[in-house]
Amino acid sequence: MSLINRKLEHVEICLYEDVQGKVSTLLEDVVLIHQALPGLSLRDVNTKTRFLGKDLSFPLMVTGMTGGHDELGKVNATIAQVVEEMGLAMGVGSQRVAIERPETAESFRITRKMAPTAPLVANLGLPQVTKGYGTKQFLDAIQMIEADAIAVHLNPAQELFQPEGEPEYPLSALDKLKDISNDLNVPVIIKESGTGISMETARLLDQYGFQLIDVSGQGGTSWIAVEMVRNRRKGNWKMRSSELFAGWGIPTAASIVESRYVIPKGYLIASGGIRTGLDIAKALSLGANLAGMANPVLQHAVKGKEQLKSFFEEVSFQLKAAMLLSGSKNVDSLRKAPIVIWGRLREWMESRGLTLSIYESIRKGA
Ligand code: FMN
Repeated sequence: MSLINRKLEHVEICLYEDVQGKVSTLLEDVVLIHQALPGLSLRDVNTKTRFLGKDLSFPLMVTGMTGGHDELGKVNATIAQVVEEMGLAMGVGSQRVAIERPETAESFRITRKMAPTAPLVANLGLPQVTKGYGTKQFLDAIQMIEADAIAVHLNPAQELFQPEGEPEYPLSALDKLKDISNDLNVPVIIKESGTGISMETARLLDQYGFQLIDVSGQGGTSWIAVEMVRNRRKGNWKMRSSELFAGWGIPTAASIVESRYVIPKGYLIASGGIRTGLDIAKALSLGANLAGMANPVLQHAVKGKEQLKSFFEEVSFQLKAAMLLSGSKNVDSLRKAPIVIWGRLREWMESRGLTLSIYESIRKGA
């Protein structure tokens, strides 16, 4: 199956099939403490932050999804326009298709045309590095959208359960990526795609000098579930195995804690199941610098620009509400706000040997 058709099928499945993981982000186990005397009015709450040297009106990026086809170019254009107007950041989907089929590059380029000043993030996969991509392909992807950073996705689970997939993840790829990154004039973000980053992986990335990480944990779009639908449609033998593993992964909240614990000063993006402004507030108070959202943005973007804008306005209000009620006047104070970690997230931390009191000082110093 061509890369273009596969991307179209992925988008169609994400739009019309139930591919939200049956497991949670565990953000419900993070409680921002209510302050009955917050000492603030709603208009005093400042949600601004900076990302990749640019201002954001609130700490959210749309993480990479589409491109590679005219229709997907339209979706990219809608998202880019809204992101520019609202002061947010955006990543594009894997640009492998445009490197291999340059005639599809316009569906990515459109994002920079529509968002001349927003932080834009290019996207390629680590398996492409294993299979021979080098500095040239990375520079082409960055240049294509005049990107402010490039995300390199890790998706071993998706590759494994894809009917046509072959996960290739030797550590030599990280060595090579390190060399490539030295030739680039923008930073590299290492991102998962819905199954999370563990502390072992975060430590490894840190050792290689990669400290900008999008944890993309479990609890939102499950790419194993997406491939399960494809296997079912094709009657592929991997169908039952993908069903079995549909709940595999590290919940987003656990992934934030694990990554922050081993990279106290890294820049962490929390994505995977971020659905509301309250989720953003919890993710930041738990240790993330920025939140990321994919599937809900797609759902609204296909209905048009105004629909997507109202969605983001609601998310922004929810974030402000959480900040007001927790007495957090800006993003820095939100990241240090008092929280309780209980339930399964607390058990997760205990069983991974992560001490709550140590974590408390790490997250406040991050
Ligand atoms: N992640 C990538 O790094 N590259 C991609 O090309 C890519 N394509 C995606 C296409 C769709 C339709 C969706 C919904 C997600 C895609 N992702 C891709 C993964 C997202 O960036 C994100 O990590 C994941 O979906 C979890 O976020 P969510 O729960 O908010 O959807």
